[in-house]
Amino acid sequence: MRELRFALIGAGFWAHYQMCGWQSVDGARCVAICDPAESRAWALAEKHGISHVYCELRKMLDEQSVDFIDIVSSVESHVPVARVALERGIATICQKPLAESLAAARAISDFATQQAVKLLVHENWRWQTPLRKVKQILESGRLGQIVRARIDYANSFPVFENQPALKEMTQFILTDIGTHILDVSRFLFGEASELYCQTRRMRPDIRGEDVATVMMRKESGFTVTCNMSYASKWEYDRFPQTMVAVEGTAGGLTLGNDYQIRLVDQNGDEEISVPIPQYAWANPDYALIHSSIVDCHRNLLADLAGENPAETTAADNLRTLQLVYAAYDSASHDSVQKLAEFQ
Ligand code: 89V
Repeated sequence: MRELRFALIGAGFWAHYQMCGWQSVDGARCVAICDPAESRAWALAEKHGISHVYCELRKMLDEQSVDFIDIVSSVESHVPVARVALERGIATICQKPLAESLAAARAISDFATQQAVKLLVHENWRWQTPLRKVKQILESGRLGQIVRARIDYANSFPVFENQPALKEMTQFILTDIGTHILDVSRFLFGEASELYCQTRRMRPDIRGEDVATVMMRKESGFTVTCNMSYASKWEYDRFPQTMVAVEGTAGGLTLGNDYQIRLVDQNGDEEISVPIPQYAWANPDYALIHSSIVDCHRNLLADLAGENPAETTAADNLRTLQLVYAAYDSASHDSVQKLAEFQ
């Protein structure tokens, strides 16, 4: 595979790990970093041996020839940056959430289609090895018909210490973690036809909601509930783990603490311990997520190299964002949202 050249847009907290992730896969080489804060861009460049730093995106794209850009900057910059790259025919990878609203996400996805240029979303959560294993078990049919399922991401991790910008978001947990968790609900259980959501703000010093409960009727008829919280001290307070429980007519499973899957079916009980790929560069608090970055990179890169279609194209990710924004609508009107009209 030819090595693809890319530029990283953004040099904040996440950018360092995103770059380490790229260095852990074959086939991509960063040639430049762009961030309006020149000193932090240089700090990142020096750490990773990158010799070109820019504060201005257009200047960078005039001077550097790249096969794609990887946007790791703050949410409000995603659409404007992607538009500049797509106008020039440059494939674009963007962090979640793709845009600040569903309409803006749809518009940039349509624009990429019009330009016939790839726009992919770096939705890494579904690449966590325990979640891939759960998917494999569901697909094996061992559980029979699904009766109902639950996904929990509820902990008391001080997430704002590393990512203070999250405190300022007027829409917080559903856009930041809900994008991941609702994407996982689609990955594991398919699309939803109806959704109901309630939200709460527990911390007084943040602007958005830090608790959300989303209940969905899946197209195949069963109910999936997603519980999200950054205010919960309980048995499953294990950032950044996602817990899953599935009840089936022939068996059930739980993905619990420390990546243990417990499977109960006609053959008895089985404990499956799912290994997490370890990377020396990973931040210990985020090791699970950082390992998922690498597999997500591989999947997106294979698409850009013309090998396999990516799982999380912009068009696919619109369906996740439909759930996120339907959840806000549901919470603000205290009403069930029919999702057919969004699709
Ligand atoms: O991946 C993310 O969405 C981050 C996290 C809170 C996990 O660091 O914002």
